[in-house]
Amino acid sequence: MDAAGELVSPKQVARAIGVSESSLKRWCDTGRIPTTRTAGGHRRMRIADVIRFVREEQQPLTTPEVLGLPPVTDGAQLGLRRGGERLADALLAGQAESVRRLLFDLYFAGHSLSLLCDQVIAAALHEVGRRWECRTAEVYQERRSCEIVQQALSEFRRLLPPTDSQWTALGATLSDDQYTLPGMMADLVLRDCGWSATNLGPSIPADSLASAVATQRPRLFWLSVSYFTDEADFVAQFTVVAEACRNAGSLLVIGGQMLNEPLRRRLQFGSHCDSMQQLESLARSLRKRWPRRRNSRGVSRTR
Ligand code: B12
Repeated sequence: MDAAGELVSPKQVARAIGVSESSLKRWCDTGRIPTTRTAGGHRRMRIADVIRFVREEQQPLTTPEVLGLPPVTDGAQLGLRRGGERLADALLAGQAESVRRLLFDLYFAGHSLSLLCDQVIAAALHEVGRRWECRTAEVYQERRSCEIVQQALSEFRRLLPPTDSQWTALGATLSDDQYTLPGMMADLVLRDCGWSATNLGPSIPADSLASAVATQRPRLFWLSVSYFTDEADFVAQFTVVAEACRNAGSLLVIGGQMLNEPLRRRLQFGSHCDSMQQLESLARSLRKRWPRRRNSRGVSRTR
C-alpha cells in the first residue's frame, strides 16, 4: 500500500483530534471524512483524507503523535516570515526535531506545501547561504541543513492524496548540479496535485535523462538548475534534454536560481516557474486543460 493509502481507525483519529469516538464515527457516516470498511465491517480512513479534513475544517490536532506525527508546538502562531527565521536558526543549530515540528505546525495551520517550500524552507536556506557567504556558517551546516529538511519533507508523503498514474512527471538536475531540495520539493508538490511524480535526483548526464524521457514518456519533465560551471556546456546539455522532451511530447518545466532571463532566452522549454507555488498552479491547470491520454482503442491509458 503506498504511503498515501495508509489507513487509520476512528479510535486513533478521535484521540488525535481530541473528540469522542462516537462524534468521529458520525463524521464518517455523514461523509465528512471519506471512510472505507474492513471485511469485518470496521470503519477505516486514509490518513491523507483525515489530514485534509483537519486542515480544511481548521480542526485543531491535540495529539498528532497518535498518527505518527510530531506533537503540536507554537509554530502555527509564528506565521510564514518568522517561521522562516526560526527555521534558519534551528537548521544552523542542527535541531532536526524543532525543524520537523515547525513545518508540521505551519502545515496543520493550513499553509500549503508549496507555500512552505517557497516562503519558509527556501527562505531559511537562503539565509543559511548568506551566513556561509559571510563566513558565519560552515559548509557542513549547509549540507546538514539539507539533510534535516529532506528528512522532514519525506514525512509529508504519507499525508498527500493518492496519485493518478495518468498524470506522470519525471524530474532531475543535470551533471555537476548537486542540489537536492528543489527536486524533492517539485516531487512533493506535484504529488500534492495528484500527479504520479518521480524525482530521479541530482547530477545526471543529459544523455541519460534523454533516454529516461524517451522510455518513460512522462507528460511533464522538470529540470531544476541551481548550479553549473560552464554556461555553453550547460546549454548544450540542456538542448539534448529539450529535444528528447519534444520527441516524447513531454512538457519541459524549468526552474532554479541560475536561470536568469538572458540565459532563458537561449533555451527552448515549455514553462518556466520561479517557485513551487507557480508549479502547483501549473500542475492543477494542466489536469483541467489536458485530456486524459487514450490508446488506439480509445481507452484512457496511463502513458
Ligand atoms: C545547501 C547549499 C549547498 C549544498 C547543497 C547540498 C544539497 N543536498 O542540496 C552544497 C554543499 C553541495 C553546496 C555547494 C556549493 N555551493 Co551552495 N548553497 C547551498 C544553499 C545554502 C541552499 C541551497 C538550497 O537547497 N536552497 C533551497 C532551495 C529550495 O531554494 P532555491 O534553489 O532558491 O529553489 C527555489 C526556487 O528557485 C524554485 N525552484 C528551484 N528549482 C526549481 C525547479 C522547478 C521545476 C521549479 C518549478 C521551481 C524551482 O523553487 C524553490 C522553492 O522556492 C545555497 C543558498 C541559497 N541561496 O539557496 C547556497 C548557494 C546556492 N551555493 C553557492 C555556491 C557558490 C556553492 C559552491 C560553488 C561553493 C564551492 N565553491 O564549492 C558549491 C557548488 C556545488 C555544486 N557543484 O553543485 C552560492 C551560489 C552563488 C551563485 N549563484 O553562483 C549560494 C547562493 C550561497 C551564497 N549565498 O553564495 N551548496
